[in-house]
Formats: sequence, structure tokens, C-alpha cells
Amino acid sequence: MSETEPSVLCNLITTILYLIPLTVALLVIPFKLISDTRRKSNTIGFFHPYCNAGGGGERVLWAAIRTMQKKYPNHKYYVYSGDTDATKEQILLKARQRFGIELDPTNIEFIYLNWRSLVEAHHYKHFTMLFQALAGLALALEAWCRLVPEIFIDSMGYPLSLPAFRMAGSKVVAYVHYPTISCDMLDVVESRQETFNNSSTIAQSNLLSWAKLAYYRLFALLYWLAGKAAHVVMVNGSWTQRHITSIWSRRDVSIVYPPCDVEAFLNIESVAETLLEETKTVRLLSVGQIRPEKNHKLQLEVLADVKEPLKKKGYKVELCIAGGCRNEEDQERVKSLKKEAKEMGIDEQLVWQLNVPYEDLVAELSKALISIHTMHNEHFGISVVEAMAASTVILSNDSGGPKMDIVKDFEGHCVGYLSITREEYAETILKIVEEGKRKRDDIRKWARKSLTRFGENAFETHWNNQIEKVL
Ligand SMILES: *[C@@H]1O[C@H](CO)[C@@H](O)[C@H](O)[C@H]1NC(C)=O
Ligand SMILES: *[C@@H]1O[C@H](CO)[C@@H](O)[C@H](O)[C@H]1NC(C)=O
Ligand SMILES: *[C@@H]1O[C@H](CO)[C@@H](O)[C@H](O)[C@H]1NC(C)=O
Ligand SMILES: CC(=O)N[C@H]1CO[C@H](CO)[C@@H](O)[C@@H]1O
Repeated sequence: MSETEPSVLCNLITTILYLIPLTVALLVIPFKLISDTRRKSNTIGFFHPYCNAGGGGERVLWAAIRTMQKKYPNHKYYVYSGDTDATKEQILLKARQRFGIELDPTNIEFIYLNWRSLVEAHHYKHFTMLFQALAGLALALEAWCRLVPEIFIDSMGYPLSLPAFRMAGSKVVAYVHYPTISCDMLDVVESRQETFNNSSTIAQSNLLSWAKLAYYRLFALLYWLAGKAAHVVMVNGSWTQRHITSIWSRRDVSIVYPPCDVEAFLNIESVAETLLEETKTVRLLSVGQIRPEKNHKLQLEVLADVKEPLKKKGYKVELCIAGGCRNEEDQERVKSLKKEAKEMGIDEQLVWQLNVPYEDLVAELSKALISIHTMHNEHFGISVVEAMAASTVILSNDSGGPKMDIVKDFEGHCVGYLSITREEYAETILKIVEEGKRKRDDIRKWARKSLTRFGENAFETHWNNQIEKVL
């Protein structure tokens, strides 16, 4: 009798082994057949459930649709949107008012999705990444029920929508702003560092840390599989490219910078050289929210370091800190910075312009000789781009977006400076002041020229080059 027991187990395993392919076949084959009959040719679907949000991601969406409407006017454009409370006219009006992007209303339609609330993070206390990804899949399936397009473009980062539409036979394009999981996150858990996210108990406990790592790994595997499904992958900058290239292990990840609107900044008339010549004032400017990672403290230290050397050369120095204070913590930070400035004896050299209107910011930019930026590993740094457009000489931390994307020699010409330590920042400021107007004008000229890389024309060319691969 005892011999039958292994055979029961064997039967069970065999049954399961048969069941898996059977279930897959039962689900996937009909899915494929139905998709094939429903797929509409000459249609392009943008999966962007929050299309009416008015943020940076939406600028990319509308700019992309506009350039495609120009180049392929006979295609039909669809946007899967969860903004069920906004009509097509309202959404297009907002795109025009917010970004100045005019779309042809005759060949764009909105497909409204009712399940968007599923993807909102606050529903999921635990395993947020995983549940959000699955919710994204559910939302993609709702989209699939409404329309199977010839080309499917995920411009918001719902990774599991990619394999779903790949299986449905669409050509799949991903535009990634931000990787859902990054190698940094894996490293952090692995080395059990205590970072902003990991509570100290998790970092200390081996088991929990191991479990969390296993979960991240599992998710990374899922994410990797999803990434394989895309025909074309675009990212918004070098930082994202580095991560996506390694997590999705693909070599064909292209950078398509979001179109930056720097026109207004390019028109700012700089008076910094006049100020320097007539009043012997070196004006420094720092633009950015008063957040801890912006490292304003370093700016004060640098100011203290350059004050005396500049005085010896006959210059006064002023640092203007312009930026937003979002909440009470920011206010507290300003208070403590002011206190430190007093202790360092530089409070008279400081000018605060907090939460000021746009015109005042423009006035500050026009007066500034040097813009200083001290955040470490910023992903991009739109304020760096704006400062360069406004003819200030940029001095930024040698890391992140400023290093990889923005403050890079352009056609062999210097466009600004990068520094790492407090001493280096101070030295570079003295150097910029010493090297004279001619050299600074040269830097300004090339800096402004280099910004065409982030302009609308560059975006259109690069976007179309990528899309051509599937059209
Ligand atoms: C890319 O998107 C991320 C997330 O929204 C953002 O932090 C980053 O600044 C963007 N990069 C560029 C080049 O705009
Ligand atoms: C911390 O959590 C936020 C939100 O979930 C995420 O964007 C960020 O990348 C996380 N950072 C780290 C270091 O894990
Ligand atoms: C600037 O970047 C370097 C290297 O990327 C980093 O080590 C350093 O701490 C940063 N400096 C500041 C002041 O944030
Ligand atoms: C989101 C989260 O878990 N944050 C925690 C990360 O770790 C720090 C330090 O232990 C805690 O204070 C945070 O609450």
C-alpha cells in the first residue's frame, strides 16, 4: 500500500504541470484572438490616466501628441484618461493655457477609464509598489476593453501595461520619467543603511531586512520582465537612463529630454556686469525650495569663505537666496539658517527672497553674476537650466543631472562650473570673478546655445526618431 503514496504525489504534480500551460493557453489564446480582431489600425493610444494634472509629465504628453499630429496627420490619437470629470474641450484648453500647446482637436479623442482610483497609493499600506503595479495592470485591462491601438505608448510609468498590450499585438513604447524601483533601493536594503525610508528597526533586524530585500528582488524581476515587453524605450534624462538600462538590462534606452520652456529666461536682460563694474558688487544667487537636500548651509559657508578674499580685491559680495517655503518646517529651516548666518558674521551679505512672485525672481536673476546650486545628486535641475538661460554663470555640484546632462562642455566650450567641496566652491567663485568679463561672456554665450538641447525642436526630432522605429 505504501507504494501508492508516492504515485499520488506524482499524479498531483503531473496534474499541476499540465494545468499551468492549460490555464495560460485558455487565458492567453483568447486574449490574443480577441485582441487581433479588435485592434484598430492607424491608431495611437497614450496611456496617461492623470492627463489633466498639469505637471511635467503632462507637458511631455501634449508635446508628443502635437509633434505626432504634425508628422502623421492621418493617424487617430487616443488618450486613456481617468479624469472622468473633465471634457475633451476642458482638457485641451488646460493644455493650451498651462503649456501653450495647441492640439488639433479633430483627430484626438479621450477614452475615459473608471478604475483609476485603484492606482492611488494611499489604498496600500504594505507592498505599495507591488499593489500599485497590479492596479496599473487592472487599469490597463480596462483600457484594453475600450480600445486596442496599433501603437500603445505608456507615458506615466505603469510597467505591467507594457506586456499586456504587447500580448494584445500592439507596438509598445515606454517613456520613463522615473524607475519604479531603482538599483539604489536594492543597495540600500542590502547594506542595511538607514535612509529616509527604512525605519531603523528594519535596518537592524536581519530577518526583516532579508524579507524586504526578497520583496524588492521579486518586484525587480517583475519590473524587468515588463521592461522586456517594450519595443521602444525612452527616458527623460541620464539619471533615469542609468537606472533603466541596468534594471531592464537593455542597451537601447534613448534619452529624449522633456521640452523645457526657457524662452522667457533667455529674454532676461542681465545687469550683473554693470553692477560689478559700477558698484563693485559680486552678486550670487541661489534659487530653490528651502528643503534640506538643497544644502543651503553650504552656501552660507561658501559666502563666509569668499567674503574676505573678495574684500581684499575691493569687492563686496551678496548672496540672494530665493525660493519657496512650503510649510512650517521650511520656515524653521530659514530661521536656523538666519541664526547661523549671524554667527558667521555674514547676515549683512544675505538677501532673502522667499515665496516671491515671478517678476521679482526675474529681477534677481538679472542682477546675479553667479548662480550657485549645492544639491547633491539632483535628478535634473530645471533651475540650473533657467539660471543658465538668464545669463548667470552657473556653479553647481558635480553630481546628478547638472553633471550628466546640463553643465557639460558644448561643442568644446565651457558652459559653467562644477564643484564638490566647500573649498572648491569658494575657489571657483574667486576664479569666475578674476577671469574677467570677456571670459564670462564667452561662458554665457555657449551656455545659452547649449540649452537648445532641451528645447522643443530637439524634443520633436528625438521623439520622432524613436517613434519611427514602430511606425
Ligand atoms: C525626469 O523625471 C523625474 C521624475 O518626475 C524628475 O525628477 C526629473 O527631473 C526628470 N528629468 C528631466 C531631465 O526632466
Ligand atoms: C522612499 O519612498 C519614496 C516613496 O515611496 C520613493 O519615491 C523613494 O524612492 C524611496 N527612497 C528610498 C531611498 O528608498
Ligand atoms: C557634491 O557632489 C559630490 C560627488 O558627487 C559629493 O560627494 C559631495 O558631497 C557633494 N557636495 C555637496 C556639498 O553636496
Ligand atoms: C517611511 C518610513 O518608513 N520612514 C522612516 C524611515 O526611517 C526613519 C529613521 O528610522 C524613520 O524616522 C521614518 O519614519
